[in-house]
Amino acid sequence: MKKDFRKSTVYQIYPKSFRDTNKDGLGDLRGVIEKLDYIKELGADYIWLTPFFVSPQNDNGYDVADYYRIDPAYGTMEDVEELIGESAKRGIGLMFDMVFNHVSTSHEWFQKAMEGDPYYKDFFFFRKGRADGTPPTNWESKFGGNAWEYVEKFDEYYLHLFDVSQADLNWDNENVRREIQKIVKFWMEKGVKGFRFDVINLISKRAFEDDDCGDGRKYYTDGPNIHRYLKELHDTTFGTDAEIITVGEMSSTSIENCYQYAGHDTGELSMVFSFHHLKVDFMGNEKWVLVPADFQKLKDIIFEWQTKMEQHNAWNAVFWCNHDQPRVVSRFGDEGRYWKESAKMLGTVIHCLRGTPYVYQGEELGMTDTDFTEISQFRDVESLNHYQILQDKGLSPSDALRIVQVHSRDNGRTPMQWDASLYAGFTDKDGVAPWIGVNGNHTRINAAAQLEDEDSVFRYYQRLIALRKELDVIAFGSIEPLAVKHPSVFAYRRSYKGEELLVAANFYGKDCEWKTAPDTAGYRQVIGNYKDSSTPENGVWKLRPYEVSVWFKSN
Ligand code: TEU
Ligand code: CA
Repeated sequence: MKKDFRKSTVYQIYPKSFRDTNKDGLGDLRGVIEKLDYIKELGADYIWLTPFFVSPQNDNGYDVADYYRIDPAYGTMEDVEELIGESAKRGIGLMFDMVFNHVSTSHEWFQKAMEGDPYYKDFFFFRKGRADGTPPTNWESKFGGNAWEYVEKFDEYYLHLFDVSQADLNWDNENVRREIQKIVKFWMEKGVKGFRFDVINLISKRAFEDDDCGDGRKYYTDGPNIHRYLKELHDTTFGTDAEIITVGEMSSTSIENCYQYAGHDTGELSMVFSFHHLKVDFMGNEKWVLVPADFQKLKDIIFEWQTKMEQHNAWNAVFWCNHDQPRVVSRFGDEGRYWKESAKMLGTVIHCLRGTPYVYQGEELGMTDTDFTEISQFRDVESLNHYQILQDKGLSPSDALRIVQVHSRDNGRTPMQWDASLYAGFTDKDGVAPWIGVNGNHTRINAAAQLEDEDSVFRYYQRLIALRKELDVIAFGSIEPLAVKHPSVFAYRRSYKGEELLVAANFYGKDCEWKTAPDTAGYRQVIGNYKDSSTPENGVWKLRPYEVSVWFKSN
């Protein structure tokens, strides 16, 4: 029997920003061990840890130089083993983050390729440029600039869809696939209970041709052999252990492909992350612009994925936040007057959906975007590259900075706010300053204060996580979108074996009325973010600013 994880919640940790135990300003694995009881108290069943393997850290560990060893900045193999053991004692499974679309150019494979070894050159995509001296194709790197880097000694270019120090692996080479299987098995033997596969739908390249109307993604997204490679990885590694759960990070994917990736019996992955709902404040695929979030689009996308994935018996990961995203309370809620209400509302909307909820460190505290005022405070390679690219396009430094402030991945990467002390308890007061600045609001928003407060965002998330375990309808129910065209209400119904759950949320800071609300006679409220929640009267449901209310009925 395959593991039924539908009542589980995953807590994501970005170790570099979580807790620093040796005062060097960098979070570490011992910091995760130290905080296991906190995660246990929250109620999470799994921890997804982003990469801590040997890496030059150009992309904070997503540039792996050795998949079998631990980066000394994070700790040792003994620390990892202790972490796995201590988590298991608390009933928490660890999910490791496997970056297999690319490796760091410091990885031995790439180093040998650069020495001219043909066996290893074929691990990558080395191609001749064109006669006119331009790169093989016009594809753009996700971090800005052309996706090919010239290597003079071969008079060839290698492909890097991300940073120039992240060389794409050639999955069409069977030897590459075998090496990857070895890595997965190595970590399975250590007792890892799950895997997150980084941009895994980019591993099968279609053709190396110019993209006339885009950045090249149609040539490598959901490529021709993708399902075959995933099935092979499943069959040879994690698929042999029914306990293991997997999530694939799917970049610009299509829902049709996700039916396969995350189908109940398709033999690929347990679930997928898709990002369409987090592009509603982009202009098309263009992230580096300022446009207001489109609420109608947000609902349409979430409801489409919810209903169609259900129809195809496939499973979603449901989430607002991760280490690549701005903080949701700043993005779709209100950092100011309705900070607490909106943080709780957003959490509720996600946690009652059909799928596995992911909580990103600090989300359970309602942590906000950075308060950085200068570009020198930003650390992320993507932000720094685009700050330059925006100015190259003619924007003023201050306009470019404004865009970076809104969209930077660093919004999700400032140190975890444990307490009100100088470095927020991320590192001790007498330690080296954190590698990235602490948000000034840590004196107000922090774990220590919220653990003491029964009305806190933390206590509310704890309740949401517990509710999924208590009510089968949340874990197993089908979904029906409601109030689909309402300009400020996000609502849906879940149903399962005579149980019904009704979720209604006001996404805005003004009172609103939902005039066609369903009858709630016979229901009881199971969670909400205001005291004395009202029920619909004569079909009209009044919702206060950012109010959310969840009602349950069983036969
Ligand atoms: O991210 C994949 C990815 O394409 C995005 O989330 C990306 O950060 C964003 O679209 C840029 O605008 C994964 C990891 O989560 C991310 O941290 C890594 O930098 C990236 O892959 C490369 O490994
Ligand atoms: Ca440290």
